[in-house]
Amino acid sequence: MLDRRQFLCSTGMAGVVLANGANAAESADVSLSIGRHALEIAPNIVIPTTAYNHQVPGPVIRLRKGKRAVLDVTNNTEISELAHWHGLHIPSDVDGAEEQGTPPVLPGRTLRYAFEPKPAGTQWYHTHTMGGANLSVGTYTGLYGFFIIDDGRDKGLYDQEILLSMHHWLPHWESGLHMRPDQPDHGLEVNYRYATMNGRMLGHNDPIKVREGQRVLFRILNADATEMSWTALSGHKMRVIEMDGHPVPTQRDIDVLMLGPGERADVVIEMNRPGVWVMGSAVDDSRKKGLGIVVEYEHAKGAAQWIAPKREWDYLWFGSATPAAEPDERFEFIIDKIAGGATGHNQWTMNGRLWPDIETKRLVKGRRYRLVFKNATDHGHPMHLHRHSFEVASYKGVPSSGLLKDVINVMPGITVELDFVANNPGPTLLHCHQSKHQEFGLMALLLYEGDAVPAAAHKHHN
Ligand SMILES: [Cu+2]
Repeated sequence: MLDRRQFLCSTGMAGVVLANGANAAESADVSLSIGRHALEIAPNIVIPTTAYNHQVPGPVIRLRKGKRAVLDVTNNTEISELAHWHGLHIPSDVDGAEEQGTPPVLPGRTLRYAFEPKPAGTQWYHTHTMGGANLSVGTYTGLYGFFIIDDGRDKGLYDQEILLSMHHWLPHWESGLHMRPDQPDHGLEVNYRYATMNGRMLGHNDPIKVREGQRVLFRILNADATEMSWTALSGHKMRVIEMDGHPVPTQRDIDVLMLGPGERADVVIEMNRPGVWVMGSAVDDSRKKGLGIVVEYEHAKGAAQWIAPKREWDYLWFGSATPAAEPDERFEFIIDKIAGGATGHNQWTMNGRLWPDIETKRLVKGRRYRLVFKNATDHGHPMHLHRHSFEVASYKGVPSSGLLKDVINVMPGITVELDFVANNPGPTLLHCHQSKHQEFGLMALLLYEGDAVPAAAHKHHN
């Protein structure tokens, strides 16, 4: 449905819908077209999926911070689509979620977006289409890509920049996964056949070529629908310098990087151990499914070696120990599960309620809010706030400040506090980025004072 701010253009651009603020006379800085795609992840392994511009990941978008950009998204599929600009602080009607009031990209149509990209850093874009139990649409597909916003800041000295994105393929529902003897009524879980880095399986992607002494910047994105990722470069430390596009208060050298679906990190690796190495998932099952890439030093020969890292991770490493500023108001959310039983889908609740039957919180512009998540389940929940960044105020009860993110994995059984300043009026989604949790209940809507409730805010997804 189009409202007065969007209209079908009649000046020679047939089928173009203009989102708020867009103009038909301009030329687009970015053009994406959504279409069916046969993705070859290894010789003779072809995944039928959906992609932007027939490539997975989609084209890298690089735009200047704050400089107005025009983006055209054309939908060549039969289903309605949504392109979401993840991590950007932009208006609700261009952010790319229908529940916030962005129009969908209808089949056969082009939607023109215009906005000023910010904040700077490693952001990304992906479909926000939700298919419930249908695993052939939404984030299970190849509809994702990097969106890098440049403000000219010096990342420090590095000799090469490498983008790495992760994804699993051929999803299917299975019962009996993650089954625990004390939980006989577990529900269906998603499992996958294959996994890729940059759209190819380990051993079938082009090796990353490096030289001894180089400092390489890796921008790493977990673009998966449901899987946590644990990434390591065998025999090397990685220094985390940014997370979700924000410089971290405390840089740290780590052995393995944990990213939940939707999270990004910029890490710098000093190439100081010549050889041919696997950079891949520290989860053996995922690496065997293909989640890795070979890093090859100049003149090094032989098969790629894998050295398992010690799996350790703590978000608190990257924050500051000074407590965060006191909030004006706190919203508490208890995350719980309604077990689906052996043949049904689990449902995921916030304060006992399932999307769209949610309790909508109201925000006042300029106030500082603390979102308190208590995870009463034995599953991790990568919670994502649209259109804003939050500051991690505590993790597992330990105070922190300065670590800015837009997704954080709320691990099983813990409490996490996230602060944000309400500085971007408009309907704002808050949801789990684990697709099967989001699709089955774990989503809420925050509204600023005066915001009308978007029509799609009542939409069921399963
Ligand atoms: Cu979740």
